[in-house]
Amino acid sequence: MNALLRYVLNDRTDRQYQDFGYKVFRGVLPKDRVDALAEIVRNVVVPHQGALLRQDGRMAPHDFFPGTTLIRNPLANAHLPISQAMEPLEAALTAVVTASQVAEALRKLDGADQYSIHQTLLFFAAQTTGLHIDSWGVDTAPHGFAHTLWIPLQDMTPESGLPSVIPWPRGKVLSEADLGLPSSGSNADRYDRYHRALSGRLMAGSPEVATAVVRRGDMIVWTSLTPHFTLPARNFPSERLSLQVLLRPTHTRWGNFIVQPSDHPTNRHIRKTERFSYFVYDAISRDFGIAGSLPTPAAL
Ligand SMILES: O=C(O)CCC(=O)C(=O)O
Ligand SMILES: [Fe+2]
Repeated sequence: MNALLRYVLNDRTDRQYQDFGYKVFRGVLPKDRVDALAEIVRNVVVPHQGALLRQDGRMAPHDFFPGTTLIRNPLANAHLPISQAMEPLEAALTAVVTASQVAEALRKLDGADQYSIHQTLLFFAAQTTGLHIDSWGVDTAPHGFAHTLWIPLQDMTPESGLPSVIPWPRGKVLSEADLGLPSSGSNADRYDRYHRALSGRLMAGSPEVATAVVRRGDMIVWTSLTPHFTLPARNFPSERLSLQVLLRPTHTRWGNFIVQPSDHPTNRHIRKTERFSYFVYDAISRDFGIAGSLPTPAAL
């Protein structure tokens, strides 16, 4: 029997995470690694000239907020070997996200032994992200067992423009049909339509929202179905060095919000540590010449 199943059967999963869909971990990350990453960001990444992979999937140079050295366009997947110039970043980021303490914290939530990291985003400045769920990026099948980690690389204040969540029972799905929506159109159209409706539905209920003033070493985790958005920063634009990681227990079926395959899709993994692999999407593998191999499925 695998560890995930054992945890579920023994009901040792974290109660708060199950009931509210988020958990704040304090002082779990090795602070020296967080600081080393922040230093690389400031000294290597910010001065870099040239195109890097961005959140929108394109290669682009830094897009500065006018009159500042604050970068508007976050970096995507800098944990992967996609740029020689960014090797120090890849190493520093890997040291943070594959730290054994991260796996230990996650194990408290779902009992899994191994995780596959699907995406990282490196934010330089405060975001203005509207209400959404990360399930559209990656999710498990069935829904709700992928995690998002939000990791501050500097000490935050209530004015930093923190992400906040609407507490949400883990695994609760509000489908397009549940919101009275069709499932037609492009993915982008469906994404927009869904989130407009979700936002309308949730805000009509005057929800309580939760956030946490997090500092270096802390980490917020929410589920792939937990609605969240960015609270406004007092000063805008302002620096807000932080990291977001989308991952799932390795031995789960996966897809996304609208694609829930009944089998593992072909997948590529780069094994990084005992507890962490990097999943490499076909497009990234093709564009950057990164190969990986299939993990051995865990015996049930
Ligand atoms: O960093 C933030 O404020 C939220 C970002 C976010 O939720 C996302 O990019 O999916
Ligand atoms: Fe998100």
